[in-house]
Formats: sequence, C-alpha cells, structure tokens
Amino acid sequence: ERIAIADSAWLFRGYARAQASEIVEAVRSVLRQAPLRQMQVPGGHWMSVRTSSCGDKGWVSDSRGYRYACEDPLTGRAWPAIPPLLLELAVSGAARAGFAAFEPDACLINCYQPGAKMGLHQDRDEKDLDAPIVSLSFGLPATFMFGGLTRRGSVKRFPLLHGDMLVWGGPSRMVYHGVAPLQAGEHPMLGAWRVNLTFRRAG
Ligand code: MD3
Ligand code: FE
Repeated sequence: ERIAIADSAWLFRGYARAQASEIVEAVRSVLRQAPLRQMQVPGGHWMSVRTSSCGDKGWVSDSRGYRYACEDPLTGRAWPAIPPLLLELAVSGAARAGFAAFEPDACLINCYQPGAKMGLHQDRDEKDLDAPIVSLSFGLPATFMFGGLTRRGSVKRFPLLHGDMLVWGGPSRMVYHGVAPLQAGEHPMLGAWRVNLTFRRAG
C-alpha cells in the first residue's frame, strides 16, 4: 500500500519487513568494514546519531562542514559496496513511486539509540536534486517530522516502523525534516536500536 504524505512523497508501510533479517545481516557486514562513528558538525557539536555509509560515496561531516567523500575518513579505505539486496530494494521502491532509473551511489546508515535525534534539516549536499531519496527503517519505532520548504511553518509527525520505506522526490525533495528523540524500548531483531538507511544519488 502506497500512502501519499506530501507532493511526490510516498510511504510504503512494511515494504521491507519480509527481508528485514537479511537486510540487517548485510548492514552488519558493511559495519564490520566501515564501523559506526559519531560525527562532528559545523559549530562543534556532535551528532547523537551514529553513522556509516556504503556505496561509491559516503556522507561525512566534521567541524569544517558536510560533504560526500569516496574514502572513509576513519579507515582511509573506500566505502564498502552497497549490498545487492539493498540496492534492488531501493531501485524497485523508487520505481514504485514513479522514479524510474534511480541509480543511488551513496547509502547513509543512521543508527539511533534511545535519546538520539536528528534536528530539522534539508538534504542539500547531493549534486543531482532531481534524483529521489529512498529511506528504509528498521528496529525501534521513531517519530518522523516534516515541515515545508522553509524553516517556518507547521511540522507534521508520523511514526516510522520496522520495515517502512519512504520515497521523497520532486517538489518534496527539499522539505525540512527530522527525527524526534528515540523512545526507550526493545526490538526483537535490533534490541535498543533504530537503523535507518537512506539511498541517494550524491553525484
Ligand atoms: C525528506 N534521516 O539521513 S529518513 C538523513 O530517519 C535523514 O535517519 C532520517 O533525514 C532518519 O538525512 C529520516 C527519511 C528522509 C530522508 C531524507 C529526506 C526524508 C527526507 C530528504 C528529503 C526529504
Ligand atoms: Fe535528511
């Protein structure tokens, strides 16, 4: 079932639920090669979310700013490849939302423990803003927040649950969005974690 949440933004409840354990195994294998870390953001604060990446490009941040990089600054090596199962899901999900020929070159892995959050922001570091962003969520539920194209104005909230997929493209690609602090809990597959994967065309 495809639920429209904004102009050109779609929620597919439970899209990846049946394959969740294989996906989580694939993510664990990426994380053995490119371990989770906390990133510093411009201004000197540290993100509460722990991140890593796979694909040709990985999203990195330090006190100087955000960017996509071909090398993992932690290991000095190229990022691991996007596991084929993940790539297939992202490409087929984008197609079901009307974005044919999505070719993601970056997959950001965001891992949340209780209390971790992501403030309202836009994703604007990608070169090709015509490509959609596809996200998959696993583990503990989170409250996703999204507003409009400016920081002002009302923010809508809805839950993101284990196996859910979101596709954002077109006019909704630049909306402000974030994640409320994760509530404590235990998930049968992931314990006290929420894992979010975002597939992007970083360029
Ligand atoms: C709407 N991640 O990594 S996923 C991010 O749950 C990020 O970890 C959140 O925002 C998370 O940048 C939200 C859903 C999502 C991802 C990217 C978007 C929604 C988006 C880009 C544009 C608009
Ligand atoms: Fe984002």
